[in-house]
Amino acid sequence: MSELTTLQHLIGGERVEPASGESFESTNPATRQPLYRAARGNATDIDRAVASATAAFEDPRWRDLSQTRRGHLLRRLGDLIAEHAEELARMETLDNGKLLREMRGQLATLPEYYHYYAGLADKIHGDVIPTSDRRVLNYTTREPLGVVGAITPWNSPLTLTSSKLAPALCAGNTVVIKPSEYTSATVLRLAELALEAGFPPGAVNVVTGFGAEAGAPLVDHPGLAKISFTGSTATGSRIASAAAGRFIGSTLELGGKSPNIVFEDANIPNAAMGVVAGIFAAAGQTCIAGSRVLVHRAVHDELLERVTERARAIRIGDPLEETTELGPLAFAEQRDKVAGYVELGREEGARVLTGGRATDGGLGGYFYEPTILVDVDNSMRVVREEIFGPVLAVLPFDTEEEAVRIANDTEYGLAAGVWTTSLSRAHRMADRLEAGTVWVNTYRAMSPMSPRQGFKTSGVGVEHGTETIKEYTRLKSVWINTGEEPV
Ligand code: TXE
Repeated sequence: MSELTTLQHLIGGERVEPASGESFESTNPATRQPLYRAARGNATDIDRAVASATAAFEDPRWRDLSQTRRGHLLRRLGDLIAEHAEELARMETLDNGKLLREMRGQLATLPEYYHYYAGLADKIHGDVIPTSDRRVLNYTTREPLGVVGAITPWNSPLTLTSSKLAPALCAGNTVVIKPSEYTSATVLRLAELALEAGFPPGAVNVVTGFGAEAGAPLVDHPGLAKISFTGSTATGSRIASAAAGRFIGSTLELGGKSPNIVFEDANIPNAAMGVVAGIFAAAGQTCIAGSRVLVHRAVHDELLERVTERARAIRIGDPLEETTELGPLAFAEQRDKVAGYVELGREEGARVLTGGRATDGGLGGYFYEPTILVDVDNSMRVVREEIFGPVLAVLPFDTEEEAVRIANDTEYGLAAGVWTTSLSRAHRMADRLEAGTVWVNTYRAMSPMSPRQGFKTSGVGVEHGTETIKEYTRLKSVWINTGEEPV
């Protein structure tokens, strides 16, 4: 067997060996074949990376770069990502098992993240405030924060890292990224492309490794000005507490248990497609997964029949194949977690209408069948907790009032879907749902232009759009006495 490549950290524009001298293996979840080894980062590596990001932040080559030129670099990075789209898509498919088809779709829009913030870079500015004293000029500026720490998950490493990296750089910060230990490769490649685009060494650093060993020291590092995190609500809560204790800001994008609500007046074929895509895309491993379908009793059987038929027909297999519709879960523990939840559902009294079994997909991988749970109610753990797998819970309702109540009866508030042909109902539901994103007659639509925020335990702060720039800048108010007299 040939030696596996070991990926080193990327610090200060250089490949840097880990202080521990150790590495860990990353495997292809579709086949369980080892893919590469990655440097096992620790506090010493984080120290180095933060020092390098601090030096880059203070370096006039970055600090004094005009905002327009910052935009040029972001544009160039977006272009490079487009040029390397196929390479990046394949790399991420091998690493986390997402369908190559889905990855190609993500890569088609990923350059937009950088192009959008390229255009925004020279539009970050303060205001002149007309205070009551005309002798005094009062204006505000929006300054970069300094070194931003970005801790990212494995389910969509490139996209979720870009949601942080593009605005952080746009606002003039430098960044230290700690990618998930399950998916180090594409984030390292992204940082290499940033160097190639012309970002100065140290502007984008990557330290690979585990949460406790590399993530926690990053969060706790005194040189850090901000932490931006996407991952589980439990880890997010820990990170938010640590950041708050040091008075630095945190932007958190966390879990979900999103309702996808189908009314009796909906276009049922479209709704069925939306429900299927809502839960089974990326094998359910998305924070916005529509994992609870709430369906009006009058169309319950018809919708369920369509969704079940589709779920049973989904082709499980090699995510690199064009025809495959469901890839593996990203690693063994995630597959076991999903299997454990379905068992728990059975114990709680749920009926497994279809699916409910782990399979190796004929490839030796960590697959799990598309699964539909019925005879459930909103108090069961399978309906309340984030499973992060291809498991849909179906809950009937009788009235709009009841749908709102069930939909909002969750600790989460990330997203919600509504299927209806009534314009007034669409508006009423958008108004009443406690979720940061509401989709009507669609599910999953997303753009770097559109701000998104998790309500309740789904997050803190805004990602995307112009809004997120506030998360990566601080506001300064300057008062100048323009007269000769003291005021
Ligand atoms: O998440 P973690 P995991 C959910 C999903 C999944 C579960 C566990 O339900 O089954 O979380 O996945 C780093 N200090 N989501 O264990 O722990 C870690 O190394 C600093 C939903 O992967 O949240 C990784 O880089 N960092 C989600 C990142 O945090 C720490 C996406 C995320 O890992 C740390 C992923 C610590 N103490 C999982 N502990 C979504 N909402 O999209 C871990 N990390």
